[in-house]
Amino acid sequence: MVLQHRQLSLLALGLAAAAPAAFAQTHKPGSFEDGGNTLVSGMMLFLGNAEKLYILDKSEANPTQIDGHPAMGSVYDIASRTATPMLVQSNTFCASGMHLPNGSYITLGGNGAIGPGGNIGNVPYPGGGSGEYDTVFGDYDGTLAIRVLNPCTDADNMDDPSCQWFDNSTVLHMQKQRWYSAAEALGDGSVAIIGGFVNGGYINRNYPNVDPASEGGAAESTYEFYPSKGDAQVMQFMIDTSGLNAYALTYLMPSGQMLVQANVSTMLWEPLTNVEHRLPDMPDGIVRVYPASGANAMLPLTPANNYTPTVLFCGGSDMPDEAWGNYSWPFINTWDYPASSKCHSITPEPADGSTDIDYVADDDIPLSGRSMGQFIILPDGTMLLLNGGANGTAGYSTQTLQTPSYSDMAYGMSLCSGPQGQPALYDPRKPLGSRWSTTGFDTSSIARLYHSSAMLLPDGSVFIAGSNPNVDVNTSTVFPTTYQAEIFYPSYFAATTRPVATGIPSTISYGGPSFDLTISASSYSGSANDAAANTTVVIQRGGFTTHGMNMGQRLLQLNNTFTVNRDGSYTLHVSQAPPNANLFQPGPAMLFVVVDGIPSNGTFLTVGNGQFGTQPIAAVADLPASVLLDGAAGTGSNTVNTPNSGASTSHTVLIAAIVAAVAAVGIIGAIFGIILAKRRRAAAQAASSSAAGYPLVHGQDDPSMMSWNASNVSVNTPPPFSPYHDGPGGRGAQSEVEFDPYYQNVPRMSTSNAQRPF
Ligand SMILES: [Cu+2]
Repeated sequence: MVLQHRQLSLLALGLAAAAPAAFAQTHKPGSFEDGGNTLVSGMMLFLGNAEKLYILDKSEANPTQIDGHPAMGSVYDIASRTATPMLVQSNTFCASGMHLPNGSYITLGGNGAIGPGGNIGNVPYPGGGSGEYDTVFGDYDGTLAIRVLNPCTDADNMDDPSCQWFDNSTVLHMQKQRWYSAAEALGDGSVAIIGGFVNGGYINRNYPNVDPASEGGAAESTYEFYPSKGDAQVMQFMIDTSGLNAYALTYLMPSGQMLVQANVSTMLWEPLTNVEHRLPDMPDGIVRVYPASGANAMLPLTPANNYTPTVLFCGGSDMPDEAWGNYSWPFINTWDYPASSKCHSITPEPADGSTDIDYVADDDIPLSGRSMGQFIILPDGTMLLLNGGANGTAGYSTQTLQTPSYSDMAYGMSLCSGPQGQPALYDPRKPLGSRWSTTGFDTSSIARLYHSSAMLLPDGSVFIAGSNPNVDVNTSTVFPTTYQAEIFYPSYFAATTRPVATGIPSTISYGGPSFDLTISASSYSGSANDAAANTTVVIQRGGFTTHGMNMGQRLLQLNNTFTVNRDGSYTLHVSQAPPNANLFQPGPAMLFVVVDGIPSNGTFLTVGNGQFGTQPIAAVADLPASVLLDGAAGTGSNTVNTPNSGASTSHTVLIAAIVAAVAAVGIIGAIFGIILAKRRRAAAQAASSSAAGYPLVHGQDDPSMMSWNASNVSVNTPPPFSPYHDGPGGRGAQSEVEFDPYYQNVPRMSTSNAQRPF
């Protein structure tokens, strides 16, 4: 059966038309379908290419095994809706992640090695404060990790080391241990890595908060870059937002400054000079960062808004400051505290140059407040809000200050209640007061709370996975560890015809000559003039999703004009991306053509030159004037659709798009691929002896990459200590490090003298 599928997939790649044949072509708009079993709980994931999603969990007792221990990662085949376990060496528990210019992805940091029950790995560091390795779960300390994956397809050998995770901190690692760091790409493709916990906890502070800069060594207030731009530097904003500053919300702006939001504070930050410009606080005391976890996303960048970024924040929590508690747990029963239903937007760099910048209230989320809601930008420029709960926060705990006994916890370890299974759609083009809709959307019965995720798929559907507000695997509690994925079908799946474009390039540049796309007459129905005038071309990146965020998610509409042809087809004259790499950082993206709100399938391509560094910029070529032709018409079968009609309809298989996608992936693999060696470790104590593994080859020779340069790394000399042991003394030696409450058996020291705030 597996072999048959593989053959089918390879055939599908060659012939394209067979690709989706394994599944029904009909999808009810507004519905959820069973997405299969992800094998590991989908805490983090990203779309590698048109075929594969890469999924990461934390180290826990997943029943799926790899190399004799529970799997922490898997790769999910979209066409067959099946996952295959992947080896991940170090604990990915609450890592961040980002794309690279060449189409690879990195994940950053994580937690120390842990074993069953969330206990410190049974091979601790000499200091004993954290785990270096665990022989049962087979995970190494991931707090310094930079893990790299070069996405592959079935046309590659998925088992080849170059298609697997590269995860070896003797060769490549961050300068600082980071759990819950923020990650955002700069215009040169490098990744800013900001803040985080050193090890673990509910929020990033002791209480009272007398040492906001370091919390006795438990908080990491610095930032650094990958590839490195020098030593890690302190970010004052991290100190000023102490406690509620993990997974800071970060958006690169057109000037190269970065919008950074944490606690209730906001700033524009200059990444290269570390200059901070403070902006107004979030209104109404609403916290949007973890663990309040408000949904947040940048609105689509379009010619109509002059490519001016506006960032939208929805939901989260306005719990009083004391209620957030400390590293151990919240000081109130969060599941009884309603999440915020409010939305606010901010435009940090207005097109008119105004410096009068402040948050603007937007329409409230319908139905209820939401913590851990997540925005998925759809190709039609709307934004789908899904996942999360009506009360409480992210995180999990065996107790709160108000409920000292686990047996009295109302929802097991979950600090959230009231799962919100019905998505809501936000349309930024509609006037205030009418931007939200839930019309025609079914309600999922699967709770998607802490550690859930969602991602746009190439056909315009949305993959949903995860939920695990538990210390380890727990399938019998009220909000269990969840492996079942779903796929949600937005309203445009009511269309009986999906557009098909030919001529899609494999790369998009910043400025330069325009290119032409042709839309076939069978792509639409009715007047060609009308269809052409209502067609947009967008490039879109779904990003790296975890904890209700999609790090790096962006949609940018390319400028275009058109010429209508006599046969009912029409030619789109399309500009490249605007000549500013800060608007849409270099890297992988999908291109969609959207006709009358109905998207084509997405085609993978590379934005920029595929390399780290200043991107080539060219003047924007003028587009020819649009040419109408009366009488030309489409031959598609689209009818006027209502999203809640309930009719099951089919959509056209998009041969050209799939072929183009395969071609683009091939180019990425051939030219830009970082060919990464994977070194398997046999067992815990034997790890260092396996260092003589595959030769290291890397895709670029940037001398600023201090921590990863094959020329100065000998892979044949075993280090004097375990591969995840970064220096004499070990990571556990920091005597002042706050305990990690996510380790079940560690005494809760800080609450013994914590003051009850109420
Ligand atoms: Cu987490």
